[in-house]
Amino acid sequence: MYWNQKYECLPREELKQLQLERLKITVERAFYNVPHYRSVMQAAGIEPDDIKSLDDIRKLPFTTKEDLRNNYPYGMFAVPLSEIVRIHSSSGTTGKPTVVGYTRNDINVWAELMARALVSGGATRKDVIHNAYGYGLFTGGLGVHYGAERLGASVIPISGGNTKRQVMIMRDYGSTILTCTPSYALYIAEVMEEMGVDPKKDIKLRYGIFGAEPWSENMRQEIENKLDITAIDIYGLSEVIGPGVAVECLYKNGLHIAEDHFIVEVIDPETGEPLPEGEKGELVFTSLTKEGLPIIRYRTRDIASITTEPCPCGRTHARMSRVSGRTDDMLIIRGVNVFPSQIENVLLEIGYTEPHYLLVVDRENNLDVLTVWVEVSSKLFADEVRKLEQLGRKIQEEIESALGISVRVKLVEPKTIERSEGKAKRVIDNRKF
Ligand code: DLL
Repeated sequence: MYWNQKYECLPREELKQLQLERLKITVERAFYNVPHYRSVMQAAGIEPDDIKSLDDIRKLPFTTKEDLRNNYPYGMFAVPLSEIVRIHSSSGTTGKPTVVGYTRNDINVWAELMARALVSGGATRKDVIHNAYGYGLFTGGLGVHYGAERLGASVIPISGGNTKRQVMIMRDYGSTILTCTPSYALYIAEVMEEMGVDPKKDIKLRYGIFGAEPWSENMRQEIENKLDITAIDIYGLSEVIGPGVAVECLYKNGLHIAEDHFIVEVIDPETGEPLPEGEKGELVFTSLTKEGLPIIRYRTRDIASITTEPCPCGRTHARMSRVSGRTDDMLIIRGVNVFPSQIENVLLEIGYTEPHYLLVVDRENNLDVLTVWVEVSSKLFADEVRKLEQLGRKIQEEIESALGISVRVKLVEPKTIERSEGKAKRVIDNRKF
């Protein structure tokens, strides 16, 4: 049930003490070894000795993706390259990728966190872990891989792609746990159906540990039904360490953040001010043990809330809500903030549609126009046109009432929208800014 009970269930007072000790070391490491941190801390009038309590973290300046880009590729590393044993990077949608480096000890910590995460999501040494996260510069593949080996499970390093082969291997090798993005899990389910493979009879999968992109509660249900598994949410980002920063336990009531290795804050993305527990805002992380790339108050742009209410699983670490979107995923349509997850929720509640959608934004006569492409289940497409029209109207009305703006709905045949083997692309914005 736990991988490391001592640390996962540490009483919160002891946890805070540990965090403070580690925070002091991290701030020193950053100040003395990373010119960027030294200069921004000096500009803010802060020295490592000023960190006397956990609240003092607020005196430290934030770090942004921009800071990592400005110090591309290795400028934020706190150790010489000879100490770095692994390099990953995250591409993002614009500009240079951000580059992250790990010392041998960082890789150790990461494997520990991933072993914890896999156990929290139901894995044991007896499991066959079908790891369909991409291997390479992306942290998903190797992150899960090292955790699975640390746990002692049997890992299949299949990576993403060639989905029919994935299904064949899953069936023949007796995979019991699937790890990939939630959108790829749905695609695998679709291909399974096409191949006439029955998840209940032909496949041994029990759990899936999915993350790397936002997904909704409805999407979880869809995946659980289609693959006949329990689906668990895992969160992480390259700049902080990769997957394993937070993960759900089997109570599925929030993702436990590995607080012995990271401090989490939730801030108002506009003002930077801290928000009280339970309120949604931008997640900010500080690493406590990382050597290669210590990260101080990193602004993730991910939106969630946190709680320290006790969890029945016994883990004492704070839980974050599922990520409801990113501050930079947010579309502004005629002045109204729109998150793709709001539309996904409506679609999955209505039913008759496939969980594949695309949001296309155009500008016509200086007005933003949002068109929601929705795949309709093949059963309905074979039916009469009248029913389709009714469904289209219903989807339109429900989305309009959820968002408070008018939208167009385009119903398309199954498999029209491009499938992803990694992170799904849900938005095409044709507006020129
Ligand atoms: O996506 C690490 C990862 C790999 C997490 C495998 C989970 C599983 P990046 O490529 O740097 O790292 O992207 C990080 O992905 O800031 C979030 O916006 C998003 N993200 C990651 N996990 C979740 C999740 C990996 N469970 C960015 N729910 C983050 C929602 C997620 N969004």
